[in-house]
This record gives sequence, C-alpha cells and structure tokens, in this order.
Amino acid sequence: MSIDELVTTAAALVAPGQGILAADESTGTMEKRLVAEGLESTEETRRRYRELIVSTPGLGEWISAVILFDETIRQSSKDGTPLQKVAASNNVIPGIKVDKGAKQLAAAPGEKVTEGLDGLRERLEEYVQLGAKFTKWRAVLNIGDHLPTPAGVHTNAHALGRYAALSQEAGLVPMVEPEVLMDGSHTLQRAEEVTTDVLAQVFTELRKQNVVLEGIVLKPNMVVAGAECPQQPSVDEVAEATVRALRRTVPSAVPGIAFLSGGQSDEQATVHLDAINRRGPLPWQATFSFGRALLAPTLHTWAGKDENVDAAQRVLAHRAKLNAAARQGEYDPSLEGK
Ligand code: 5MM
Repeated sequence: MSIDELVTTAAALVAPGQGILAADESTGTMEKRLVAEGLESTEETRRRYRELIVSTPGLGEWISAVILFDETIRQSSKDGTPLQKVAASNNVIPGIKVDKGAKQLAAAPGEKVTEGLDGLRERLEEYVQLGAKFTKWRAVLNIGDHLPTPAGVHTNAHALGRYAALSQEAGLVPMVEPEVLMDGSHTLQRAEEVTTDVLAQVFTELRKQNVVLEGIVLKPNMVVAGAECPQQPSVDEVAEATVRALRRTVPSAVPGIAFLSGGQSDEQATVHLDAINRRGPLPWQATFSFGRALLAPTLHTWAGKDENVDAAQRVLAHRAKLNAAARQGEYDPSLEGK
C-alpha cells in the first residue's frame, strides 16, 4: 500500500460525524465484562456478542470503524459470514488490536510495558489477508507518587514507535494509544502534566522512527482528574486541559485524535467529547474510539439472550449517534433518555 492509501484510510477512520468503536477486549477483559453481567465467557458467547455489535443496523452512519480482537477477526456470523465482512458490509472499516497486552516492566515497580513486537511483521501480513485495514496498540501509564518514571514513559513510547512503523510498512494505519490511566487520587493538573510529557515523547519516537504522521490516528486519554481525587474538575476544565495538552504536543499533520473513554461513564465521556469539540476549530479531527462508553450499556441490555439482540442494538446505535453529535460539538443532553 502506498502512503497515499494510508492517508486516505486514516482520513476515513476520523471522518466528520463519525467515530470508532473499540470492541477489541482480549479474552481476559471480555471474561470480566461477561461475568459482571452473570454470563459465562465461552468462545460462542463472545462470538454472539461480537456478531450483535457488527451487525447493528445503520451502525456505519455513526461508526467509521471497529477494532476487533484476534479471536473475533477469525470468527463468523451464524450464517457463516466472517465478522470482519459483516462489519465492512455495514460500512464499518475493520481493524485489529495487535499488541499482546501490558506486562510488568522489569526493574520498575508499578510500571508496565506493552509486549507484542516479536513476530509482529509476520502477524501483520496475516491480518492484511484477514481483511484488516488498520491496527491498534495500547500502552498503559500509571500516575502515582513517583510514577510514571522517565524509563516507563520512554520504553512505552519507543514500543509505540516500533509498532507504528511496522504497521505502516504492512499498509495498515496504526492507531497509537498511549493511555494515562485515571486510577488514583491525582489532580487534573498532574494528569495534564503527565499526559503532555507522554504525548511529547510518543511524537518524538514516531518522528525518530520515520512514521508518516499523516497516516496515523492518535488514541489518547482525555485529561481528567484521578477517579479518587476529591476535587473533580468541571466539564469545561477537562476540555480546556485536554485541548491544551494536545495542542502542545500533537502536530497538525496528524489527521485525527480518537479518544478512549478510560472508565468514564458513558454520558460523561460524551459530554467531555462535546465540550472538547466546542473549543474548536482544532487542528485535527477530534472524535471517539470508545469501548466501555459505547458497549457497557449494550452488553447490559443484551444479557446473553437472543430475544434482547434488537434492544441491545438499539442501545448501541443510540449511544453511537449521541457520540457522533458530540464529536461535532452538537450534543444535546435532552436526547439522552430518548
Ligand atoms: C476494549 O478494551 C481495549 C483493551 O482491551 P485489553 O485490556 O483487554 O487489551 C482498550 O484498548 C480499548 O480499546 C481502549 O482502552 C478504549 O476503551 P475504553 O473502554 O477505555 O473506551
């Protein structure tokens, strides 16, 4: 694939009026989510759940793309159609999570590094054959008294650079996801400082490693205070801190930023996305790549029952539509209950 094609795909992923659906929970995370709803996590339960998601009527109106997990891209719908094809025929671009998870970083208590670089070139070739058009890699950074350390930030940024370069070499647009977690009691100001530092280092590595910035999508956290921080900021303060951190670090060559929700409630994530877009014009598209904020109410409504599939798909479509409005700065909270 040429650079032009990477650029075209990246632009399609962050197209105006649309956002990305993150359905790439690994087996362990999916098990947690299913068990929390009283369901058993089997390959078949996960397949039925993912079929519900990608076949949601009209999904492609609000959702440009879906991130799949390795198991899912190999699964098919009840009628035997590969799930990535079901997504594509619903006008949703299929992509794939290619990292192998965040593991304890040696000699760095409390810090993680994302693994999966060994053999990645060969795995990417296979994902191209399986129909993926883009990839995703998530780095996880914790905020604590002495965290993250320079070594933790550098190691993760370096791995993101290596992943992104390999992905572009394979003709797949990389979604670069450095997630600064909202776990803890840190302030908004501390979250902004850490996010700014992490993003600056990620873009240094992307540049050093010859990644074409026009052919990536950035998937960062919004800048929020720690979940246990006694002083929770207002919506405007979150939007202001987030936009400031991004403006200071993300070159305008990057076509788009697609935020993760990171444990915010579904409504909170939507309200923040809306406020961020209301601070525009911004140098890049600013949209969503939500997992939990789109799928938690969907999974809850489905509850594993075939008779609930239509209702669960309506819930997903509704949240997708509200977020599609928010990514334009046109969200209307009065539509929430409808
Ligand atoms: C869907 O969850 C993804 C992570 O799964 P694993 O932890 O099992 O690897 C995650 O990368 C997700 O794509 C992003 O964090 C966005 O999801 P949220 O729920 O934060 O919006």
